[in-house]
Amino acid sequence: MVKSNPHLTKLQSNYLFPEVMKRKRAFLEENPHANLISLSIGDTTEPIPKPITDAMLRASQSLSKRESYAGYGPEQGSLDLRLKISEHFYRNKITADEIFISDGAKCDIGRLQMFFGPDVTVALQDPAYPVYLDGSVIAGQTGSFDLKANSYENLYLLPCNEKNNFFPDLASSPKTDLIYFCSPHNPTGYAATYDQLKQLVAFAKENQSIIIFDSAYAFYIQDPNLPRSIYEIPGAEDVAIEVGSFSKMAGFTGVRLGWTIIPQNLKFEEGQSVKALWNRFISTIYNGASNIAEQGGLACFTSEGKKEISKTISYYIENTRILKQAIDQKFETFMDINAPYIFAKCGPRSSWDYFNELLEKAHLITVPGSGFGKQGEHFLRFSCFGSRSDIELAANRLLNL
Ligand code: PL4
Repeated sequence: MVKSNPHLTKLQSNYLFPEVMKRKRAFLEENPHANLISLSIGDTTEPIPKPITDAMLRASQSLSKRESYAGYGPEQGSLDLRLKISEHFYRNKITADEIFISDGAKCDIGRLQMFFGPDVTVALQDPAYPVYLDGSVIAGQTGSFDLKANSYENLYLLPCNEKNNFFPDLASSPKTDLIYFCSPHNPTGYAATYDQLKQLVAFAKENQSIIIFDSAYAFYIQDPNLPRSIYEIPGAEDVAIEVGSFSKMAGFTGVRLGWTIIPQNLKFEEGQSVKALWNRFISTIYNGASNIAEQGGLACFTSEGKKEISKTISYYIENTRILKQAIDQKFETFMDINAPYIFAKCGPRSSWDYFNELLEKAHLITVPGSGFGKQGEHFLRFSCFGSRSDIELAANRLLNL
């Protein structure tokens, strides 16, 4: 018989999002006529703009002709797309050969965890997108279990809460090999300032750490003074990897397309290039993003594509504003709007209690903050992706709660 992977058995609970869906299904079984509104999983609802789907249609049709058929592409992704990402998101400061096209940010986070192997120490924000912690556990980046602290030796959680304005206290944070940092932050919606990211880069330099910066929600930043990429901070290219995504930017959650930046300057302790080794790694275990998705990605950079994408993002931002007005009447919120999530402090009871209450009384599905980490206890996360009519209905239900 084959032994199970011991790291998988270390996972403390079910993966958060399927657990939320399980509870939704159980509720619907008992209340089949309930008109549930989902403010839970951060999944886009608005159609992909037509110029982008047209480009994917053309790409798909070209595969049916001998003269234009294309098979495997380069593992690093289409050069045209890498050039566009370099120009539009990084003003050519990051070059195309530092950009690796992926099938989404989550998939590359998982690959990064495999790439760094089991012997690294890891720090991450608490609360955080569960993949950072669970993926690190799966990759064996735990060390031994400290019973007293009820935590793993090599995994450190950096509290982000009202007391520190949802930015970790770096002065008391441990030195680790990897630091996950997400801004705008899922689940709190907090977008770090330029000065804060400058501190983070300095902290990583001092400790010779590598930051894995998740910018999946960068396009939702409304305040023009807030950085959208870690590379806006001078010197970040010496210490940071950035993971980006077309999912929330262009509605590609199902299409699957993203990118990862591994700067030329980033080196391992032995002086070896991280980029060269990543290239070797992904060429071996990954076969590139879908060529149809890549053509959709390219269409996002046409003037029509950009205009349409920006309309959809504004639509979700307006959803966030509408929902926040209602949530503010009932619960406590802390953020300006720079992300499609609202993290609300509900009171002294447990997050799952509030989750159940909103499900039962208002037929709203949210995500319990505790699912993102200990610091998320007593909070609920509201996703603001949804049709306007659903968001307005949800806001009304909240007001009448
Ligand atoms: C549910 C900070 C959502 N099944 O689509 P990707 O892979 O390019 O990006 C995923 C991603 C990456 N980084 C951050 C994210 O918040 C997400 C998506 N998170 C959420 O509700 O928190 C969707 C979750 C999906 C999942 O497990 O990722």
